[in-house]
Amino acid sequence: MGFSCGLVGLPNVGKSTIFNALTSAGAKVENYPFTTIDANVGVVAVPDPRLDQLHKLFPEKKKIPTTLHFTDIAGLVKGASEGQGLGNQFLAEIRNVDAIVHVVRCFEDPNVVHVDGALDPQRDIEIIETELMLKDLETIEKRARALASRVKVGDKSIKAEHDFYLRLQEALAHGKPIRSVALHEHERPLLKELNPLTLKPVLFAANVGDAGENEFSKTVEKLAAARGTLAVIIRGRLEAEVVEAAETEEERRVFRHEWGIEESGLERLIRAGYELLQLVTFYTTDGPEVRAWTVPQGTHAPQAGAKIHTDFAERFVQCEVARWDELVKEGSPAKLREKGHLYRHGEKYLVQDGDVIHFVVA
Ligand SMILES: Nc1nc2c(ncn2[C@@H]2O[C@H](COP(=O)(O)OP(=O)(O)OP(=O)(O)O)[C@@H](O)[C@H]2O)c(=O)[nH]1
Ligand SMILES: [Mg+2]
Repeated sequence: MGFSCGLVGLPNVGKSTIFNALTSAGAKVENYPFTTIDANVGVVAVPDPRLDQLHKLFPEKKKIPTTLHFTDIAGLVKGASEGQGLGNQFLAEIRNVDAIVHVVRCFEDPNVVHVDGALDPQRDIEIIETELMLKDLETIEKRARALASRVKVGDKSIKAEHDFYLRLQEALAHGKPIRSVALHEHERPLLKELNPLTLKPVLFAANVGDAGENEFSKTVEKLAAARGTLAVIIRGRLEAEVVEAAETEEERRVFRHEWGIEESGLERLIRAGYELLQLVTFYTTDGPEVRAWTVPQGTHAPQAGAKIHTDFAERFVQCEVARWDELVKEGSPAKLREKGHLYRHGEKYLVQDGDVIHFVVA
């Protein structure tokens, strides 16, 4: 399974519209809040020009891009953490994703209701952030309470854990998400179990009208930068219409070009997401496929191999690595070998973005 991103935001801000632009899935889009009740899930192939070029060297093989999962979640409102709106149910859906795409309304349209009146990206962002923090606060308080009695009777091993939760509570109570709290290595496993919402990386998607960026989207960019993250500006409705109107990616490109959109919202969002999540792509050309794979930066070769076959990690002997652009330039692994541009590495090798890897296994 690939990485998953959840589209989160107030009701009626254009989450399903953007979901459709990203996935061509045709989810229900209506001009009233809480159109989406059950989450829509879509899998998209990650557009990858490097894979396209590699595939040209092996046209008889099947081209398999890496994929990304998007979940279009129901709108959140003030009080969601206490069950307002559609309440807790979709907070659970957010728990299942690797990263959050926070969709912010930046388009003006008197015909589309805003649940809180006028357009105000900062207020909107803070409402969502507050609900996610309140939910985490509830989860962590509950956990801390469960430990309190054991701390009282002097259980030392529990005290450190309890103190850790108190530290998190303190941060959340002061409006700081858990991702901003400095963690010790031994504390990470505790968080893995709790899986708090505000530990997940967030990317902002500013949903602007057909005219493109505006003062509201600039505000979103500023707020994103202040949080150490990125904002992607998407003309949600326009891009969704392009996807609906054109069948092929070629036709869509022509339409977008006419509107001055050189890169689709999907491509920009994926690029920002890979940067934020520090993901890298490597390629394999063995067997009947030319294929792209995604792993976190800092992955050792055997663990990268395990994506292909679970037992590759144990049977790993070495790997032969080519740079994708050198392979495209020379035209075949044999030519690269002649030139001495196939590099052999052992199990300590850290996979680099753009590597073409042949795994040698026992
Ligand atoms: N004018 C304009 N309207 C848009 C734009 N993007 C979305 N809308 C409209 O906003 C309304 C809500 O869009 P949805 O995509 O259903 O919003 P949502 O966030 O999924 O809403 P819920 O599922 O109710 O939470 C629809 O009427 C869309 O057509 C835009 O860029 N410009
Ligand atoms: Mg929706």
